[in-house]
Amino acid sequence: MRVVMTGAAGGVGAMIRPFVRKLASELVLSDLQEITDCVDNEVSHAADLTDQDAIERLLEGADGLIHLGGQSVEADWEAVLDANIIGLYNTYEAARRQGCKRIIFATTNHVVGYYRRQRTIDHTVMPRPDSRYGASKAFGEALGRLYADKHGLRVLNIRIGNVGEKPLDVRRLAIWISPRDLSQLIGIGLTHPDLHYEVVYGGSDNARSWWDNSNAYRLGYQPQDQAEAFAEIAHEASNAKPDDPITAQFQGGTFCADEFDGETGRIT
Ligand code: 15L
Repeated sequence: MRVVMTGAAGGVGAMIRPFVRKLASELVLSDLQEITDCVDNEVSHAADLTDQDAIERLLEGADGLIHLGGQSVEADWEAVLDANIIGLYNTYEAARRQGCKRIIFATTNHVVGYYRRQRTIDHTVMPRPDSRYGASKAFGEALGRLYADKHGLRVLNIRIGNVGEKPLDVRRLAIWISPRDLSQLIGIGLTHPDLHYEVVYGGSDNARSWWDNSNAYRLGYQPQDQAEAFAEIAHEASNAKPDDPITAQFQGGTFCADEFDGETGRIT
């Protein structure tokens, strides 16, 4: 299986490479610049998502795509537009033309960031983006649905919480995912025989989760890691830097407070 990973030079790419290269016969690592530390079956192929021809060449002969590329936090509209709207359209269109049948789309918890922390949400809730970035990922999820239904691509959207070796604070105790658990979800996207179009949450086995991730479990996900093991250090971090009153109400955290106008009471 020839698998392409965009955004491979980023932090998440670096953390999951050791797991993901075992899922492929060749793992093509792509980012704006060449990756210089390829090992085993990894190869580098630099490409800019806004360059349609470059993405087309990148996906030649690919069986699967792990799309981590693009804007991964809030930014001004031009940056979000180029990377997550135009870049993503280029990517889906290149996948269709090149016959790359499986797409694993790294979407985000910020698609549903304005749900309150008291709510448990599943994969069927309406989008509630907390940022231009979150709204662009909601567009990405919808574009995937179009390419799945109209063109038969198999699409797994992973609404990632926060990837890392450990949860960074109390909010992340609810949404943390370890690199190996994220890689397991990616493996499901690359191999599940009945995959058409799915949305799952990218979280580990977290006791404080805000998500009903039964759709991931239905597809065979068995997370290995638990945020609760790091509860003490997460609490220490949050005690040192408490959430402001708006951040504290919503699942998306600081993304919800940034640029916020008015009263939070309208968000029920
Ligand atoms: C994300 O989508 C970001 O990519 C990541 O950097 C974190 O900010 C994460 O969300 C989060 O919500 O903690």
